[in-house]
Amino acid sequence: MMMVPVLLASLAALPELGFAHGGLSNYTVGDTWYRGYDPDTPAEAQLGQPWMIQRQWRTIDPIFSVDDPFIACNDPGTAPPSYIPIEAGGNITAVYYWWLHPVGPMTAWLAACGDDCTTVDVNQVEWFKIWEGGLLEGNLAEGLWYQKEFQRWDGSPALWPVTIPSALRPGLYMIRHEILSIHIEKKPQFYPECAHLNITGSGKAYPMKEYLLKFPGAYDKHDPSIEIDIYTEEAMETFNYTIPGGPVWTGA
Ligand SMILES: [Cu+2]
Repeated sequence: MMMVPVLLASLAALPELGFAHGGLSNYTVGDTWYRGYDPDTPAEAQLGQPWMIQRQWRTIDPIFSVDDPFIACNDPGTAPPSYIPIEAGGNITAVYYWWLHPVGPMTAWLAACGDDCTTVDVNQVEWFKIWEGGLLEGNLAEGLWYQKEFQRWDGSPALWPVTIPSALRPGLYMIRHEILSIHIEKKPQFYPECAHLNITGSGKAYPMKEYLLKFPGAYDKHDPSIEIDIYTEEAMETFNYTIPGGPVWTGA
């Protein structure tokens, strides 16, 4: 009951965002902040800047189709010149301001780049899932999702921490965070953003083929977890949700 006035007050204070959408603004590793792309700042002040570590996302609007090439790293996904250094086993936290949608899964993925992440084709690299968060409790429509739990309505950013598997072999990787919002029936909204990582460590592990997927390709648009209406009677009686994209690779 207390949520309603808080929610309305927060939205009223943010007219520039309208009522929709968003994206991943910054990353932190330990005490270090890495500034991401900002769609509200002129592109020429950001693209190619030596500090830039995130691929460009032009707007806060979602990707609507699993077959859209921009489902990999958003639109247009222009590569940055720099990398976030992180040790395998370490945490990277994705920072969102004012995440508004409450329903649907969140996933984090890695893809190896080889010698250079700036020249890879984001639609051809092989992604593997390293983290997922979905329905935590309750039913599909009224239950608590991680997407809701990670929201903050007190002005502080929403923080999404993910651990890089400690056994992973070092190298240059892309990290891909995706929020899938399913609050509109049978109209899924995908919010992917990608950044470049320089992962260090002494691990030797790398996922087997069954974990490796491409975007597009990882998802089927008729997947009942994607083409979904959470407002049916059946959904009110459903207390589990299968997160799309296959199993999480832990490196173990
Ligand atoms: Cu939205």
